[in-house]
Amino acid sequence: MKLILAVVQDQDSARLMNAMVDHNFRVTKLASTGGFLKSGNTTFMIGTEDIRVEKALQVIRDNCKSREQLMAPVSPMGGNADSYIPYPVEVEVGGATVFVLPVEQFHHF
Ligand code: 2BA
Ligand code: 2BA
Repeated sequence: MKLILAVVQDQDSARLMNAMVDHNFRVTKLASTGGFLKSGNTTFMIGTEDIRVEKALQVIRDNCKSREQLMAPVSPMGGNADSYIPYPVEVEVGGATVFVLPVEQFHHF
């Protein structure tokens, strides 16, 4: 068994959830926050048999797309405000960041 952790954009989360359930995957969705943009994203936890991992990755790939997102400028902390450039920076946020972990034990009490 494997545990798939997939960090996706909020805009894709409802579609991905429906697609995973349609393909008979068991899923738990968590609200998460990206460290860099400090804005919300969604983390999916999917526990599945080894032979279904490829299918799960395909469903994730098909339902998540990358987008440009604007990063708000960070004001200087007591620094020199003269060199501070107050415009937002564009960052490409990926469709999904996915980790596949081995599951040592699975219990369902
Ligand atoms: P839910 O996905 O909302 O599922 C609630 C209950 O609905 C499940 O209880 C199960 O009895 C039933 N169920 C879910 N998917 C089904 C399906 N495809 N066919 C028939 N019945 C289905 P539990 O199995 O006790 O799961 C409770 C919660 O634990 C789940 O909520 C989900 O959030 C999480 N979960 C369970 N197995 C998981 C897994 N393999 N990976 C990730 N999360 C899992
Ligand atoms: P954030 O940390 O908010 O990052 C959003 C996007 O900002 C990233 O997209 C990347 O394009 C850019 N970025 C992040 N850190 C950067 C840095 N130090 N320098 C320059 N640009 C940077 P993605 O790579 O597609 O990541 C999307 C989200 O997936 C991340 O949101 C984070 O929540 C998660 N993530 C990505 N890699 C991870 C990892 N190795 N471990 C845990 N979570 C990760």
